[in-house]
Amino acid sequence: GKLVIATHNAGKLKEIAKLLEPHGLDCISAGSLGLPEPPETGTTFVENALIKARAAAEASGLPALADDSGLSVAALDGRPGVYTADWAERQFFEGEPGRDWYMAMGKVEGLLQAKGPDTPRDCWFSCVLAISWPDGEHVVYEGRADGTLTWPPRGTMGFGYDPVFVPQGRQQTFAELEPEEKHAISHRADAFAKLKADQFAA
Ligand code: ITT
Repeated sequence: GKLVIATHNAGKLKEIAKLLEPHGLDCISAGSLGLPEPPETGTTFVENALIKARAAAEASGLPALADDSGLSVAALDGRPGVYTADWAERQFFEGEPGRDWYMAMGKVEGLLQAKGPDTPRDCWFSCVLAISWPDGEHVVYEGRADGTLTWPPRGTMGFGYDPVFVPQGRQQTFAELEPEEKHAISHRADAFAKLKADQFAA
């Protein structure tokens, strides 16, 4: 069947399409349908994922999948968390309103360094996937990947904060791992494993 992918983030869209590939769904991006981006007014990943999935399902009349995710740093009381994308918002980036990930990663690093050289660098990525159906039904699945923050950023693959995230048990950052390797251990893959077990089990 058809499924709207309710994200306007190209990096996420690519990963979601890849993770859904084996399931033969007809995935349609919110961008290609011209769906608006609803304001993410929630204070949790679950609330924001549901806001995005519901808005897309209502506007399209099709089932819609949304992903709300972010990076939480233990020593910063879980910040930036649900505000991970907001920390990269820039009024003018390369002449346009947009996002500057290097600036956002630097802000996190700066706050951590201000806490002193021995501050633990533990952090985790969260991913909440929500599916909403036009009749109002919905489901949510949560995933997580633990790791540590590194500086300076390394690697060119992935997106967002991948260059500063070293997953537990590895030396490379997410941005230095091949997509297949990231998909074996990521927060998004963890959430998708739960979604698949529930929605696509034979
Ligand atoms: P949509 O709301 O349109 O889906 P967004 O980028 O605004 O796109 P979020 O509000 O969920 O999405 O923000 C999550 C941010 O967390 C995202 O922009 C990335 O910077 C970061 N993030 C999430 N998953 C990530 C991953 O796998 N690797 C690196 N950064 C990630």
